[in-house]
Amino acid sequence: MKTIFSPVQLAHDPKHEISDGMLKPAVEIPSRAEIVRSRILETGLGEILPPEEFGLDPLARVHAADYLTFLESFWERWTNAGRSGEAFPFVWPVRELRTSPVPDHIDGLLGRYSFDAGTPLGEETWFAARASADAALTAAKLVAGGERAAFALCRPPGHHAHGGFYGGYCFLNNAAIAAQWLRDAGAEKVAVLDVDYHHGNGTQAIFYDRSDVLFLSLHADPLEEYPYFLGHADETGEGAGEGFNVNFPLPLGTDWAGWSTALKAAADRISRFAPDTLVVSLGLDAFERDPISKFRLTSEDFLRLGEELAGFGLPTVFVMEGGYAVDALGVNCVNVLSAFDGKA
Ligand code: SP5
Ligand code: ZN
Repeated sequence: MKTIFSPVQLAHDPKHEISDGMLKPAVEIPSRAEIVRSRILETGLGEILPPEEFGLDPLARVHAADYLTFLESFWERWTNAGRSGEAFPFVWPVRELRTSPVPDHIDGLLGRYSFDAGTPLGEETWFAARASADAALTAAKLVAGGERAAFALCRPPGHHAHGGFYGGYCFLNNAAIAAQWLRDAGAEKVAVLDVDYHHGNGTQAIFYDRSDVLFLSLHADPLEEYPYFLGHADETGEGAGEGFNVNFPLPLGTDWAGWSTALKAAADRISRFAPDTLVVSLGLDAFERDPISKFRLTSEDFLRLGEELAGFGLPTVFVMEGGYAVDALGVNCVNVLSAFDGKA
C-alpha cells in the first residue's frame, strides 16, 4: 500500500515532556517517523508520497476555529511574551473554573487549549501538525478514490486531541479529520478503530453524539493508565450517538490472548455497523517493550493484527498514532501493514 509522509512533520522536535510528575526527555520524537519510513523502504511496502495540501477547511470540520487560531498564533504570542523554547501549560480550567472568557495571557491560553503538561508546543508544531493532518487527508482521499488501503505516517499523532484542546502529544486529531473528510466526500458511515495502547479520548469526544461515525477503542484501563479521565466501558455515546461508542478497557499486562478477544468483539460490532470505510488509529505502543506502556503484544502479534484487519474486508485508512520503542517501531508498524496487504 502507499504511504503518505512529509519531512515537514519532523520539524516538531520536542526535547522534554512533563510526565510521571517530572520533567523527562520527550518520547514523541522525529526519529519515530524516520524509522518507520526506513522500514517501508527496506521492505518495499509501497511508494511513499508527499501529502496534498488541504488547507484549513477540513481541520475546521473537527476543530473549533478559536483553537486553530490559538495553534497558528501561538509562537508569535509566546515570543512576544518574552518566552523561548518549548511551552508547557500549568493551570487549567477544571471543574468549577470557567472556560470563557478566554484569557488574554499566554499562560491562560495554554491552559485553556490543553489538558496535560506532557505535550510540548514549539515554533514548528503548527506546521508539523498540519502536515501530519494533510497526510491523513491524502490517505483518506486515496482510499475514497478506490485504493483498498493507504497508510498515513502521521506524526505528531492525533487521537488525544479534542475539538478544542491538545494533549497526549497530539494537536490535530488526524483520524477524526480523515473520518470527517470521508463523510463529507460521500461515505455514509465510517468506523474508527483505535488500537493505540492509550484511550482515544479526543476521537471519542469528537464523535460522541453521532451515529454516522462509530468509534471503538482497545486500551489500557483508564483507572490505571493515561489519559485517566475517559475511556471506561460505560461510555457508550449520547443522544443520536448512543450505542456508537465502544470502549474496551483492558488490564495492564494484557497479551495477545486478551487483546485479540477484545479485537474480535470490536470486529463484530464493526461488521454489524457495516461502514463504507474503516479508519484505523494505529498506535504501536501495545508492544511488550514499549517504554511507557504495559501491554505485551509481540512483533509477531502485529502481523496477526494486520491479518485480522484485512479480514474485515473494508477500504481502510491507517493513521499512525503512538509507539515509543523506537528501535522496534518500524518493524511493528510495517508488520501490521504488510500482513494486511498479504491478506487483502
Ligand atoms: C499518542 C500517544 O500514545 N500519547 C500518549 C501520551 C502519554 N503521555 C503520558 C505518559 C506517561 C508515561 N508514564 C510511564 C510510566 C513508566 N515509566
Ligand atoms: Zn498511545
